[in-house]
Amino acid sequence: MKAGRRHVSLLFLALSLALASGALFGGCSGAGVAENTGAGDIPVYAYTVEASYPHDPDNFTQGLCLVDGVLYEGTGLWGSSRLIKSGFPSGEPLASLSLAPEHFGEGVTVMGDEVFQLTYTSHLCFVYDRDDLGLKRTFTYPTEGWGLSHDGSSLIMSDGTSYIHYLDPLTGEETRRVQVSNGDGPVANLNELEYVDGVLYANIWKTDLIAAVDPETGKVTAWIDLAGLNPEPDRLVDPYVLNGIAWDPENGHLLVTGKCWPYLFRISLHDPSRPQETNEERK
Ligand SMILES: [Ca+2]
Repeated sequence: MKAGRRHVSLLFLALSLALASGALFGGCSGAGVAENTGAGDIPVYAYTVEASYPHDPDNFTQGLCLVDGVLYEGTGLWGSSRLIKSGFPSGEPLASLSLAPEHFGEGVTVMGDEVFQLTYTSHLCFVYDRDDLGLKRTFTYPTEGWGLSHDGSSLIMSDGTSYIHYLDPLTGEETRRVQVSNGDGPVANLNELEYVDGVLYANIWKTDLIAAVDPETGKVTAWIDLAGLNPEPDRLVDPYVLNGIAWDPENGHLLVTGKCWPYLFRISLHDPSRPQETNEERK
């Protein structure tokens, strides 16, 4: 079944607003994730795979974003880190580059005409021309670099701790930082990020969880439990964990994958206590 675009967009809008406010679907935390998600009154969303697409299993995914039908993926590991630009969903290669072997690539985002790519421990952000990925400039930052997104005015960066850093996209200077927390305290290991309409989604490293965060307060307003999504759980074990979040505005779905996973998945979110309502939305 293919969802009606308007229906799905409206559903996503409603979910986004609910995630931003934390006001919807209280008290539906799923069993089995409570030890990771903290307080039991934070809703836990389930997912449905709407489509799957091939993903290069050589790509140790560290950053992912989709802009105007083009997928930008940053990959990691010393000696094999890359930035890859391809058509989506065609997969048509458009441009790519390899980082020098001393740099471990991390989060990627596209802001205006520029592509930003973090490095893990080099304290260096590469800024490329969006069209041909030619290097335009660099800037430095003091922390490790993990995930990267933006809200239209600031870069938003994670560093593996519980902090989100807001950076000036021209200078890299930190303008604000927010600590992400749930009801039990700080949430560490924030990794790949995606900012969508006032909600910051963050992979939690080495878990099946994505946190939906209010970027103003740092509060986790919902969890997305992606348990069961790993296509080869016996083979794709640590470090080949879930990582990579993009947003597909065509249908209001998230695109998610993992490090060296053979698939990229397009998923919709729903409240598991109301499956029939969600199915009706998809007709
Ligand atoms: Ca992303």
